[in-house]
Formats: sequence, structure tokens, C-alpha cells
Amino acid sequence: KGMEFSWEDYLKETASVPAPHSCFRQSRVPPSNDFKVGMKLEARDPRNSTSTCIATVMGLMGARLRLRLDGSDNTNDFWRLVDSADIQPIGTCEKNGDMLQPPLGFRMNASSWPMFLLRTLNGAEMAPAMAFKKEPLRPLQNTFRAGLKLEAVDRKNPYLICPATVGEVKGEELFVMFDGWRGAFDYWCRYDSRDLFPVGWCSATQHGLQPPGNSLGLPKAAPASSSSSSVPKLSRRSVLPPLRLPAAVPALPVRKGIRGRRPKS
Ligand code: MLY
Repeated sequence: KGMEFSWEDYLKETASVPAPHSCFRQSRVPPSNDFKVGMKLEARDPRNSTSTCIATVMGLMGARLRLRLDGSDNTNDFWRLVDSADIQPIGTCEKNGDMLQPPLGFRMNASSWPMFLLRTLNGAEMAPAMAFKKEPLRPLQNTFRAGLKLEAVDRKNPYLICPATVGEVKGEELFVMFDGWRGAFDYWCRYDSRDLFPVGWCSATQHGLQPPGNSLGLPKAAPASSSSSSVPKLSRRSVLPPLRLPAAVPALPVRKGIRGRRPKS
């Protein structure tokens, strides 16, 4: 204890400000997670968004569920908030006159799907309707501003939620930059993405929050003329925890318009 990442200290050290709650498509009071591991539900197939499949809750973290589509392999698990419109109680699909579909990459012959469906649902524990919370409305417009801080899902490691900074805003989109990771994990997304959370969300929902990386976010290929001693290279140990950056070194120089992906660290 006392060695964990502290937003309060970090905001002071970086002289930065959190994006206000009104920027986010997240409920003001985070929803409770009333699911249990093993429960089944209906979920939109993330790889084929027109089909509704059966999913099993494989894990819980804060207000999120780790889901696996029944009949799929164990390498395509995905995460959804308990108030995501992508999930619903079993029976919803049929009630709407639709049919449950096998997941993309169903591991058996398509002809065995009807029997597989019967078997997977037989005796299964179904998530109760009360566990599904109403998805919050989207804010009317994109009110993010470059430089504001937030918590965001690392889309390359979606079980992680990490401190991030708005790098740029363009129409309905924003560029999410992960603090201390030199751009390798940054992405553009819509302002109403469910992967973005206000500062304090993880703490409020008991979800782990990754500390910032140790990179100062310097451009990868620095001009040969720039003195290597002008910016001290900090070891992870010297930076974390708690994070202490030299006051003169900006933690995150704003890199405009970086869209290209760099190799994963
Ligand atoms: N370096 C690890 C995990 C990186 C996580 C980065 N996030 C926190 C922005 C990897 O190689 O995937």
C-alpha cells in the first residue's frame, strides 16, 4: 500500500487536468456487477456484428465481463461493460423473432449447431435480467480537448485500463495516447466509445488501473544533432512508483497526427 499509482499526485506532477464526466458515454454512478462466472447470456459476435450468439462469463473485473462465445475457441475472449448494448438475457433474441447464430469460427460442422445450442443451454445458469444495466446515452457532441486525461482500454491488451491523454480531436473522433508508451498502443476512436472512462473510474469500480509506462514518449528517431544528455533517460524503477518526473521534462509532448502503428513493446 502507498506504492500504487495515484491520479492525484500524477495530475500534479504532469500539471494536467482530467476530462470532465460529461465528455464520456459512461454512467455517472458506475453500474454494479451482478454477474457470476459461468453465467450464460446473449452477446453480439464482435467479429460478425450482425449475429447474436450465446456467451459464457469467464471472468469479472470492475463493471466489465470477460466473455467467450459458446462453440468458439479460448483465444477470442472479449470484454464488455455490464451496461453494454452488446449483451442481453438469454431469450431476448427469440422474443424478437431472431435466431441465435454460431460464432464466427464455430469449431464444429455448421449442421451440428442446432444440437450444440440445445446442449449448451441445457441446465445452464442464465444471467438474470436485473444484471443487465441500461446503456447510458451518448453525449450530444465531442467535447474532448487535447491534453485532457482519462482512463482507456488498451485495445491490444483489452483486459487493461490505463492512464491516457487526449492527443488530438477531429470531428467525432479523438486520438487516445497511453501515458509513457511512446505511441505503440495509441488509437483513434469515436468520442462515445465505451472504452473511455473518466479519471477515477477504475478506483470507483474496483477495476485494476495500469500505471503509466516508463517511456517519456520521445520521438523514436531523434535528430542526430540533439544531445542525448539533454533529456535524462529514466529507468522504470526511478519513475515508478510513485511516478516522479523531472519538472522540466514534459511527460507527454503532444505528437500531432501520429496514426502509424509502431512495433509493440
Ligand atoms: N509490454 C507488454 C504490455 C504492454 C501494455 C501497454 N499498455 C499498458 C499501454 C506487451 O508487450 O504487450
